[in-house]
Parts: sequence; structure tokens; C-alpha cells
Amino acid sequence: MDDLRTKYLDLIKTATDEAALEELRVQAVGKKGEISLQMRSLGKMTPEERQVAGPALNALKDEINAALAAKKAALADAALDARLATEWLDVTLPARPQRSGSIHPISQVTEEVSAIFADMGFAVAEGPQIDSDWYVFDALNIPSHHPARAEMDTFYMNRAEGDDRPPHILRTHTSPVQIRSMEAQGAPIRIIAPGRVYRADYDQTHTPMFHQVEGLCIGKDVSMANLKWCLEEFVKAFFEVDHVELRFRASHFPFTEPSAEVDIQCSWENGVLKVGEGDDWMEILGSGMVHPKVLENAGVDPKEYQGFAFGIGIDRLAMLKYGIPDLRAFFDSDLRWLKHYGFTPLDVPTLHGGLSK
Ligand code: 2NL
Repeated sequence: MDDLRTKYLDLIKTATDEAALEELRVQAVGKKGEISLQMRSLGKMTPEERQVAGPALNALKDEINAALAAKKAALADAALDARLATEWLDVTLPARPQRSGSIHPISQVTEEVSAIFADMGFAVAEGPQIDSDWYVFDALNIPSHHPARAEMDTFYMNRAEGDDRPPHILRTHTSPVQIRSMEAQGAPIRIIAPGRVYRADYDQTHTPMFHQVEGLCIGKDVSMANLKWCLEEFVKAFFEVDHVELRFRASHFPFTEPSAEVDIQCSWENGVLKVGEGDDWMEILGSGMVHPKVLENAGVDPKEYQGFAFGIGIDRLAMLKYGIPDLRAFFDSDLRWLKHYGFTPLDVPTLHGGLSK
């Protein structure tokens, strides 16, 4: 019986998994196990022998059962320890960095400009990017022989063979939107028309698609003085300065009379552009009083109404404000994102020395 005890306690001690333990249990204390067999032989013993062997066998059975249970618990503890050692998670680790998108500088500047004019009572108007040459040119008093209308400078849409109607074109400015707005709602009217425009041009300073915002304000007594105030308010708000001188230079556009190109006061030292100080001038827009023929073409009576209009290039505004060195950055460089957040890896003119400073 001592041999049996030593044998099973040793086997239980060295068992490595629950299945092995179960096998040992069946072998030792199962119905047909070794101890049960010994118990069956109790009947053949003398009462004296049985009195000794019986309790001893029961005690051995209890001892083996206890050893099995203890080993089973030890194996479960070891398995749990192994899982805890491999399946841990450090919840204090910082999250993995995420690339996040952001608004394109052109969209941001368009929104900034729209918000500033909205504060002055201008509504935002939109219209088609492909339009007829009436809306893009004729209504604006641009004659057929004007160079802007040449195939060289403007994108003309194909017409089917034998279709002799005047061609549709990609709009070269957003003025047609303003003509359509005047036609639809009449005067008085106060709108801006931001959007994409197209000209057949591609070099360092020109892209075939660019962005413009035009403004139009028509009323019974809207004057050039109102134009000057509006533009001053706009420039101060956009470039975030309290004071800026504007210079109106006489100019010519077919759709305005008189016409003026407008320069803003600035300084440009060591590649740093500052608006509203210094004694340099930088052209930023074209403007004028809307030509009576243009009002008439849009169904507004020029004897009753008059007003001003202006046109600003958004791409250049964005470059000036956010220090973007090259128009192509808007189209094919990831630098635009860095720049957008005030990081300026190149020495380029940047408003007030850059937003990062
Ligand atoms: C520029 C600046 C300009 C306008 C655009 C305009 C629109 C209507 C009537 C009259 Cl509907 N004018 N827009 C006026 C002056 C200048 O653009 O440098 N353009 C070549």
C-alpha cells in the first residue's frame, strides 16, 4: 500500500495538465482503479486484517483525492499566471498619432472673405462654371474683338458638327454670376460671388483654374465713396490690422466706368511682408462703378440705379496671408499643410513675419 501511495503521489506531482490528472484519478480511485480493486479484496481478509487495511485504504483514497485537487488548483493557478504574463495591456500608453485632415487654405480664405463681406450685408451668390459667351462676355460689355475672348486665352467647349449656336465656355471671372443675380432679383442688390474661374495660362504665377471673389453693390445712390469704405473695412479685417492706406489708381475695364485698381500700403523687409505700414504699395484688386450698359444688359435701369463692383484673386490673398511661395503649392505639394499651420520651411514673404511667430 505504501508503494501505491508513493507511486500515485509522485505521478500527481509530475503531471503537467488536467487531462493527465484525470487519467491518474481514474487509474487510482476510479471505479475500476487500483484502490477500488484493493478494497474489493477486503472481503477475503480476516476481520483483524480488514480492521487495519480498511481505514488505511480509505485514508489513502482521501489522500490521493486531496493531492489531485491540490495539483488541479496549482495547474489552474500556473495557467492563469502564464496568461497574465502574456496578455497584459498597458492602458497608460499614449494613443498612436493620427494624421488628421484640414480645410484647404483656398477654402479657408474664401470663408474668411465671405464672412467679412457678410458682416457688411453682402449675400453669397453662386452660378455655373460653364456659361454662355453672353453671360461671360457680351453682358459685361466685353466686345467680340477683345483679346480675353480669343481662343488662346479662354477654354471653349466643343459644339457638335453643324451646331452653329455660340459656344459655351469656362467662365473667366465670376461676373456672370452677378449678371444672373441682377436678372433674377433686380436692384437694389448687394452680393459677392466667390468661385472657380478658368483661363488658358500656366506658369509660375498663373494656373488654368484659379479662384476669384467678385462683389457687387447696386442701389439708388451707391457711390465710389461707399466702394472705398467697403474695401478699407475688408482689407483691415482680412489682414488683421487697425489701419491701412489704400491707393486707387485710374484703370480701365469694359464693365466699369470709372475703373480703379487698388493697392494696399505695405512694407517688405527681409522677406517679411507687413500690411498697413511702410511706404510700398501692392496691387490686390480691381474695381469701379458698374458700366450703365452692364446694368441695362442685366435688366436694371441705369437711370434709376448705380453702384460699384470689384474683383479679387483669392489664391494670391491666401499666398500673402499664409506665406505660400508658389501657386503650385495649392495643387501638387504637401508643404501646403505645413505652411497652413504656420510652419515656413522656405524664406518666403509672410504676413507679419508668419503666424508661427
Ligand atoms: C480685375 C478685377 C473686376 C469687376 C471685376 C464687375 C462685375 C459686374 C459688373 C461690373 Cl457684374 N464689374 N466686376 C469690376 C471691376 C474689376 O475685377 O482685375 N479684373 C480684370
